Amino acid sequence: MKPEIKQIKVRKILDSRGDFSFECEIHGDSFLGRTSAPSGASVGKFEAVSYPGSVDASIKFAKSNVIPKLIGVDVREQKKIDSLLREADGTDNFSNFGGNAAIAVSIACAKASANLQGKQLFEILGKGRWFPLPLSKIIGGGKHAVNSCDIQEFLVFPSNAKNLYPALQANVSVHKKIKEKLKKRGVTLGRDDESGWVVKLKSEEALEMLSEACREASSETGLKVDIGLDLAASSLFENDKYVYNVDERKLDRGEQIDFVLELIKKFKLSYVEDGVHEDDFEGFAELTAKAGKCLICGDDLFVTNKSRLETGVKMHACNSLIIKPNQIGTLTQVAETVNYAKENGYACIASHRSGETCDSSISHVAVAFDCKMLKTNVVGGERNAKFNEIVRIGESIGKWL
Ligand code: 2PG
Ligand code: MG
Repeated sequence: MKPEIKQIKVRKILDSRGDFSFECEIHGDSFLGRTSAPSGASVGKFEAVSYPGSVDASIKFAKSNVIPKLIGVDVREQKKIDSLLREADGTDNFSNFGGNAAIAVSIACAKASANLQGKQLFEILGKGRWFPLPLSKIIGGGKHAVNSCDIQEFLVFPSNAKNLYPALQANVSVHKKIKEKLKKRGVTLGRDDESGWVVKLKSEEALEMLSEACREASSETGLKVDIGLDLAASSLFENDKYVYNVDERKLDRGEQIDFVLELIKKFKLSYVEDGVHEDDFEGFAELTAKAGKCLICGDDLFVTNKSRLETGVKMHACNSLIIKPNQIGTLTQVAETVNYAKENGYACIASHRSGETCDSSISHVAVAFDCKMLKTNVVGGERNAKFNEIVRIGESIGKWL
């Protein structure tokens, strides 16, 4: 069987927001790999550039600069492929080709390689020792919802789940309970970009409702259902203040840290992502030092970038990080960041983006790299595509269900 790449097709397809996404297909004599890219709304300023202006521009760049370099390359040589992608782009942040386009090509090659070897994607990337816990959005706000809460994501996860179906059931149960509670309040029900409920509540009101729903779901399922937040604090940050319109407060740096710590204590939060803005390593370090066992997670802070994580490790900023492959652009770089995170005791949380296709490569990344959690929802087709794939992986290896 010949391992050389024979043909590469690139096209645009629609994502869950109705925006175009870049899709790539890698063809060989006896193999095929296809992947499309997700895209963010609350994009960190240190992320790779998603597209150089448009998906069309990435397609054009692929045809003239990328595809010619990759034809004839052995599809199993992921490192070589990824370095050719970086070379073709010629910048540090994929501003010519687009990080979203690059990751689609990188992962499509890995899938093609897996296909050639008769394996699943996760098997050629890593071990898959456990399943990632579902970290699911229940209430959405910030940049993911119009006229909703200030905080971008009110999340839950079943922290002591040992099996996949009960874990999913716990999150689904909270999602449904919040629906019932909102119905009783007589509010019009709608869902945000990631299928979290859209409702204009103050942060603490939302957390109170969520705590009650988690208690009910816990007694129903026997699992411990924990609460988490993604404050996406860079999106709240304006002129040196954190601006909460619904909460009607403007907080300076110290007050923001105190507010986050208060919420952690009052609502027993187990997970807080982007509690301060993306330039404030010291603020993340202070939160980490004072937050006890709570996972303090960097998303916009680290952007899946090893050198930013190195700074974080030096400064003791965070104890966990979000892994979003399109933030960095190649699987090789994702692996480097994950390995460095693990060596330094940071927990990895793989994550969807707010704009998604039904592609489920992120599920294989989460499994292969032994991520503690996979952040995606338990409702919404493009979200379900992710955990449904974890179910299939579990079934195929005879575990987790
Ligand atoms: C986040 C993500 C995913 P976006 O901030 O963690 O929930 O949002 O994809 O819009 O950056
Ligand atoms: Mg985030």
